[in-house]
Amino acid sequence: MKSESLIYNGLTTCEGCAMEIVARTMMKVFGHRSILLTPPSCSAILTGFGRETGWKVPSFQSNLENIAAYMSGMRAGLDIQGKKDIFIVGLAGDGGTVDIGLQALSGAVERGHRFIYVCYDNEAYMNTGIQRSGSTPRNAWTTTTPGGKKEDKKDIVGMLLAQGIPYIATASAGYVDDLARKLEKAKDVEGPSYIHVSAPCSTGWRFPAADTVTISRLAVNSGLWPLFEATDGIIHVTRKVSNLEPLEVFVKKQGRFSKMSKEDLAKWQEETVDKYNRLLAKEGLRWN
Ligand SMILES: Cc1ncc(C[n+]2csc(CCOP(=O)(O)OP(=O)(O)O)c2C)c(N)n1
Ligand code: SF4
Ligand SMILES: [Mg+2]
Repeated sequence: MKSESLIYNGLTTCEGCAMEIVARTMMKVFGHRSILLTPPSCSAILTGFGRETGWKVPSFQSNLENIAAYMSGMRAGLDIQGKKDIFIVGLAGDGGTVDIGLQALSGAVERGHRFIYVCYDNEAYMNTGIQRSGSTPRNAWTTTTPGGKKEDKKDIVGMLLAQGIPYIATASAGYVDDLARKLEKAKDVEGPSYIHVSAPCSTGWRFPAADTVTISRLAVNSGLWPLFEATDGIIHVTRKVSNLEPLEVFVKKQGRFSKMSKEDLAKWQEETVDKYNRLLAKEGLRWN
């Protein structure tokens, strides 16, 4: 990885922000020959306001519903100009990806444009005050689910795999080497790539800022956020955990699950292990 940072210091993200870790890792991989897009979200803090920006590369602020449409349009424009060596990279939140921007993302993937779409999943609409999104897990507190969310988290990775995306991976702000390797791989993909990154948010999940990396790793090592990739639909688990941590350790570190019942936790634990084992069984096989 190159050492120069293509993101300025002194940004106004919260202390310990995992999204910023993801952004800095991304830029080390993509370098100067990239155009960066963000939708309204915490990542827009990096794109900035008026004449100020946090990126040292050209950047663009889309609407919340259409970052992928802008990415595909820019790609088409660059290709017409013969500028094939410039990467189009998007950094979007979960709300802008699994809910509001889903139609644009699905359309751009179906058309097969070459771009790298990175979703940092902090599991709620954080920038506007911690409202629940389709990516918020069941039982999590948010300001719009004061008693805990009743519905399940959307499976955006499964949805895009079902669409036949050429390269897709999960990643974590707690394992930046694994994230960087996947971003590096995405550079060589001829069509769309999608990386779904776990990005714990101390503000919204209610934990001390110093715990960001610990909590990121607990999500991975409890089996809740398995690290895997799929090239042309073939699954490869990039971190196989032989002794999964109890989910309780991850849950107890966060205020957002403080009202979760023992029964709900036990159910979640069982589902997590079952889902993890089903993923391991798919190693080397097609997703569907
Ligand atoms: C169509 C539309 N609806 C609502 C908003 C207001 N809005 C701006 S940022 C944001 C939160 C986005 O959440 P997410 O994509 O998860 O990113 P995060 O804030 O968590 O980083 C919302 C709802 C908007 N800009 N456009
Ligand atoms: S609210 Fe969360 S995602 Fe947004 S800047 Fe703060 S820590 Fe980062
Ligand atoms: Mg979010």
